[in-house]
Amino acid sequence: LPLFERLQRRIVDGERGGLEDDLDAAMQQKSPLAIINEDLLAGMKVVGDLFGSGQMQLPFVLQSAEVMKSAVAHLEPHMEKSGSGKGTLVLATVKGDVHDIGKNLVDIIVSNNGYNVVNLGIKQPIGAILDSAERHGADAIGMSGLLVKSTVIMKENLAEMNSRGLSDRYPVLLGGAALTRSYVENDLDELFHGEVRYARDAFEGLRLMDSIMA
Ligand code: B1M
Repeated sequence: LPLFERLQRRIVDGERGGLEDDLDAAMQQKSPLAIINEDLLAGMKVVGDLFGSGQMQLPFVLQSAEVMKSAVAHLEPHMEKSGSGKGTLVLATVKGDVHDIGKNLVDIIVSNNGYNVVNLGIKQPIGAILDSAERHGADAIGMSGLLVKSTVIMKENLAEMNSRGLSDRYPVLLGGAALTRSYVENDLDELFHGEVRYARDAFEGLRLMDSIMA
């Protein structure tokens, strides 16, 4: 297979051998970010479709996710970095949800563009997120979640922020495959007393941070 198709295949097949050599060769031709966006994420999309249609079993999805993470870790040091001290984002995958590839991409993109990102990891209850936000003097909170049930958790989290009187203190960014823009910008926005915004991808997350800090 040609190089870029092979990279995509490696994600789908969960095949790690030779991965780094292929990534190094790919970086001769395009930027690390382009490789992630055009090739690696295309592979994850295939994985999601195969899993969703019952053609791929969970352990293989996990292997694909591990190869994806190794690939991103290999590319990350080669990414352009700019700015510093623009503000602090506390970022987490919500309670009950283990998906973290998207969240970690948000971390990389936002921190490479001058923000301090406190990445709390997966399955984070709102109490832990709010404690961390306070401790780090966060300028915004980012929550990620891929399960449909995570969209409900996000709603509960916003309600909890309302009841603790913290809605005005922290603007909230939400992202993840199960969310829709209209759910966030209509339903959740109506419920939340502060600012809640939807980010379709990591770059929109960065743009929203820039607009919050402007
Ligand atoms: Co799971 N999984 N999974 N899974 N998994 C999905 C989400 C699913 C859609 C697959 C499917 O059925 N087609 C489905 C959810 C269905 C639903 O809720 N309706 C699903 C399921 C069912 C499950 C389990 C329940 C399976 C089981 O156990 N029977 C289980 C859940 C466990 C749990 O969370 N409690 C489970 C487990 C797993 C693995 C562990 C095997 C693995 C995760 C490994 C890991 O993350 N470390 C996994 C994977 C890999 C997937 C799919 C295939 C790929 C997800 C991914 O990494 N995509 C996924 C299929 C899909 O999403 N269509 C699926 C690439 C990633 C870059 O995209 O995270 O969407 P994403 O991030 C994007 C944007 O959404 C956005 O930016 C990124 C791009 O720039 N974004 C943000 C995300 N967060 C953001 C935050 C922001 C801003 C932007 O600001 C705060």
